[in-house]
Amino acid sequence: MLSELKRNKFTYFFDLLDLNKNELLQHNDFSDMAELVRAKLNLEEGSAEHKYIAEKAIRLFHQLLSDISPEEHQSIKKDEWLSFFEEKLGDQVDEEVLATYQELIYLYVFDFFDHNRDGFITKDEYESFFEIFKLDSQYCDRSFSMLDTNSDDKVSRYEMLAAIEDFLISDDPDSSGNWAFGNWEVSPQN
Ligand SMILES: [Ca+2]
Ligand SMILES: [Ca+2]
Ligand SMILES: [Ca+2]
Repeated sequence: MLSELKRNKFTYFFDLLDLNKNELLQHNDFSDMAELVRAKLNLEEGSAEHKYIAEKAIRLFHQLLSDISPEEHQSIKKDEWLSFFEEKLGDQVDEEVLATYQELIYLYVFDFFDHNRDGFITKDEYESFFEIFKLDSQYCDRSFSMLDTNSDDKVSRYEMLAAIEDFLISDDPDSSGNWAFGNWEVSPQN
């Protein structure tokens, strides 16, 4: 079983990743995201850095495909996504699945937005995450402060990994990690 809280969080996260909001996770949701990051960082098209970003963006998609959808299907539906996470991160947590997705999501959210590559996400960098995923900016400050548990105005790898773990498995509505990607109670906008 997935609790209502976890179901809401997984639904929110699916909608966030579904960049073009067609209710399917497909290759273009991930490649378009890499393109938005490329443009945001003013990287030259086809440059080594651009390829690095594009390749990493697709890693999360490929893991999802191999876990959730038979190979002949190149897309993931929301009900398939929810059943997978219900089975693996529901009442019983599969530690291996948790570790895999914690890391991949970390790379997808943290690494891309650490524009100056100092190993921390600042408020500015976190704002560009909100911008690219078209999240409601009114929740940006609150989300950032929830992530920044030691209040030093930056989010470390440790803080981000802890938040992602909470986001994925916590059943506590007050857990700060629920806020890792914005307000999960409000559907990401079109
Ligand atoms: Ca899509
Ligand atoms: Ca940084
Ligand atoms: Ca911090």
